[in-house]
Amino acid sequence: MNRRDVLKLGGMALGGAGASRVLAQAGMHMASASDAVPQAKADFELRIAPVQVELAPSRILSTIGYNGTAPGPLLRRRAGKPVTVDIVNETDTPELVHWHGMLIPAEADGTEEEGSPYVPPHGRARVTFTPGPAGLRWYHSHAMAMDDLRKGAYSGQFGMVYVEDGKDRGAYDQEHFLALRDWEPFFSSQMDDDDDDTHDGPMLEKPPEMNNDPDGLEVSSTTYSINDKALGAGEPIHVKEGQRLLLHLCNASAIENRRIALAGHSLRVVSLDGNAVPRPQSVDSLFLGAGERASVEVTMNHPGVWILGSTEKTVREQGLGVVVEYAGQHKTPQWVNPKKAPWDYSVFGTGTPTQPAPKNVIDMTFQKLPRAQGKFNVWTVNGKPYPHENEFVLQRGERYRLIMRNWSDDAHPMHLHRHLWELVEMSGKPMGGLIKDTVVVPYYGRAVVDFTADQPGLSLFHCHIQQHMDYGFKALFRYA
Ligand SMILES: [Cu+2]
Repeated sequence: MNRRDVLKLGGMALGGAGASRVLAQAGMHMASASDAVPQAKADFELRIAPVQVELAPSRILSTIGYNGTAPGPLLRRRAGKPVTVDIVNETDTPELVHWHGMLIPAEADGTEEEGSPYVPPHGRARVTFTPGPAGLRWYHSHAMAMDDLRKGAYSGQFGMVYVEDGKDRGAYDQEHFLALRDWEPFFSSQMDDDDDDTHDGPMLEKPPEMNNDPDGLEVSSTTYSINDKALGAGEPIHVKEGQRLLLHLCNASAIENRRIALAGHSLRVVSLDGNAVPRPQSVDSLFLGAGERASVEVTMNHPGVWILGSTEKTVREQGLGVVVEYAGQHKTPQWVNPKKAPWDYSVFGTGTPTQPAPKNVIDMTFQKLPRAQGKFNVWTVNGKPYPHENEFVLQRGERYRLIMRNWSDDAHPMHLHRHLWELVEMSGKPMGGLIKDTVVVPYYGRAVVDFTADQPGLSLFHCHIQQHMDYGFKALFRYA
């Protein structure tokens, strides 16, 4: 087999064991001849292909997933140990796999704006990167969807990665990875903001002039799950009194922020976005913006049969939950509304930033232009939608303060690729010690983060709500 044959094979619709065998042979053959094609077998193959998801016996939907499932497999990788992933795209759409929260080069980051290559339809691509830092990360499609709600993060292309550092995480009896999801999205003008209950803060960024034009269509859903099962349809989490659980929660929604609680129990937050918090605290409920993660400890000290799920009744009853069942208990699963309290990141941090205030300041204002693109809203950063050519240029090694002013009536989960930031202020309240990659900027509120420019290459900054990102709500950071 010559090199041209291998390249042709790589671009063809190949599926199943036969394809792997052919390419493995090719790889072995080519290892001595060229480094332009895959040589050795990859550590891992991620196959993008249609899947069916059985949310419940009577509710089976079709989407695109990873390795035959949605969510895709939980990947456990060692921090600092390079990994090679072959991404095989068996769909008709160019795809990108983004490694959210990882500090990796732009070429491997799976983001078109950063110049990462697409995985062509019915083709494959190999990426090599060094996973890190340790903690809960995740991976998902970063393809644009625009008005096609089958694409990108609306599909089942998401999964979690746990990056291990070899340290003992504590004496837990059980560990569970729980992705919060919505399915079968549709356009709607009826958006309820019940889950965006970050409203209670001071609205420091309420714009002087309000645009009262009617809003464009946003994306909504009435079908939900945790992982691939609707509430009540999957196996309960079986526990015994006295056990300690470690739950890793990821809001893998493309459309909504969520509040989550476990009836009868408090959740002790030990890390946010995979990074240990300075002051673990117990809360009655957890607020997770799209893209955010939290790891929580739960002590099983209240025997019964309980629901872990969305605090919104309709969302929970339409599937976003899982039953937690103590041994020997057989009653109907119980839900108890948690106390309503505004979400406050600061309780998990220290009162002050770990480093002095950077002198470099990037000041951003976010605004919505109602129905500026057909039926849809357009989102702007400093008065204009993407692209921003040369506004955000970083000097390597410098530290920056990024001020995010939200002049809109939605809470936005903002994410910066390939960097971690320290949350230093939320709507006037100072805080420190919280290292994150995504933060929810409350409506008419403000979030301030500090970060070090230590990842040369292009880095995308965007709202993690897919429609907002697709319709302008993003910016590219570049290095001088
Ligand atoms: Cu947004």
